[in-house]
Amino acid sequence: MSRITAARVIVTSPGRNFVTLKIETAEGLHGVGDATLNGRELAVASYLTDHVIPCLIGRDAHRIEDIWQFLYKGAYWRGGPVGMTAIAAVDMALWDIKGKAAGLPVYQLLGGACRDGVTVYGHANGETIDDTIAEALKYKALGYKAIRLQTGVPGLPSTYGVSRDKMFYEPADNDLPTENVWSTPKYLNHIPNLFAAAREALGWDVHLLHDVHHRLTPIEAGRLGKDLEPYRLFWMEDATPAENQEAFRLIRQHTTTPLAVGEIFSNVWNCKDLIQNQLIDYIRATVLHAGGISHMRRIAALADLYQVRTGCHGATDLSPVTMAAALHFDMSIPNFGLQEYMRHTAETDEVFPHGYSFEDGYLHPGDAPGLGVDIDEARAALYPYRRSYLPVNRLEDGTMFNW
Ligand code: CS2
Ligand code: MG
Repeated sequence: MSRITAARVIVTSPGRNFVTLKIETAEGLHGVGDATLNGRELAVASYLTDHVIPCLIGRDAHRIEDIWQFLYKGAYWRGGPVGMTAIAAVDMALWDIKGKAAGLPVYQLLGGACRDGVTVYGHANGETIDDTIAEALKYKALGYKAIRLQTGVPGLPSTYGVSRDKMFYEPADNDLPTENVWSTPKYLNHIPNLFAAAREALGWDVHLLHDVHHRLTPIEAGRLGKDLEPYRLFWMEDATPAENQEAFRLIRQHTTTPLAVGEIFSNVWNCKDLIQNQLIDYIRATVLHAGGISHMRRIAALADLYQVRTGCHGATDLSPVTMAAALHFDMSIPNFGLQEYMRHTAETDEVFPHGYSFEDGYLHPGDAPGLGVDIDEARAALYPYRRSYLPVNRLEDGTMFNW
């Protein structure tokens, strides 16, 4: 028994907003969990403070699964991004406490290491194809084994995934949503040129990835996948919105480009049909938005039965607490595929001191007990919350579209 005596939510904005849950026990241990939901941060903060924390006080911090079930089933209104992010924060913090109590890094409690390090991919972005390739060459020189390529589309004033701050892509850029403009034909004409040029410049011994960011219909996605086949992508991500999981069957019928999806999924039910029908190759759900380490282990176990591998989301709006938790998870599962890794700013790294480290294309979670990450509350207090939204997107004729 390790009684939970206190828990609180810390909101900080060292360049961008992060929501962190801190849980304390009677033994003097504490654990941290990430609760950041980009653009809807305070909804999760309130869900935790007003509805979850009162139920945690007095419980045994070691009963991770029981607390997970209590919060999931006990809400009656199950699932959804706000609720599942809140549960994830509790789950991460409790694994952190259990690791500290055992004196072991969390991956050891999850069955131990299945690999020596976690292969990650970086983001090469640029306004033009040449700029993107110049960025990609920098990642290659840093030792990255896999690189995601995004580029501006001629005729469109801005494109998702392309930023001014190269290493720190941040889409939540305004206190009210910025409006972007989109043209699918312009995009579809341009992207194969990017990958043709990339193979010329980067060769074939580095994995290349691309994120479509939910912008195509299934038949358009089938066509893009087919056009990209000569360049052997590691994956094509979020080719079409996935509310209708069946949509991926159509894409699959038309292309052998591997498919990845799931960064916005909240639970196993969002990907059950995609996995069981082998309609995807990589599941991108992550510990933060899909119910924590405990629930991600269920998703990964189901995926393993169908030769689907993981490719956890790891954008900068997931705090270093999530990055640490994701790395323990990635180390411990048999069907790990690839981990996204967008570096945080120096201010963010100072607020969240952590033990994970990058070397030669791999991340390692480190061997400190627990998750190996913490929050410096004094530093966090220097950066108050700032309302900020993700952009929205319209077609050239003004019709609202997917961002
Ligand atoms: C992107 C994200 O990393 C990715 O693959 O899709 O940057 C996404 O746009 C953000 O996480 C949204 O908050
Ligand atoms: Mg994405």
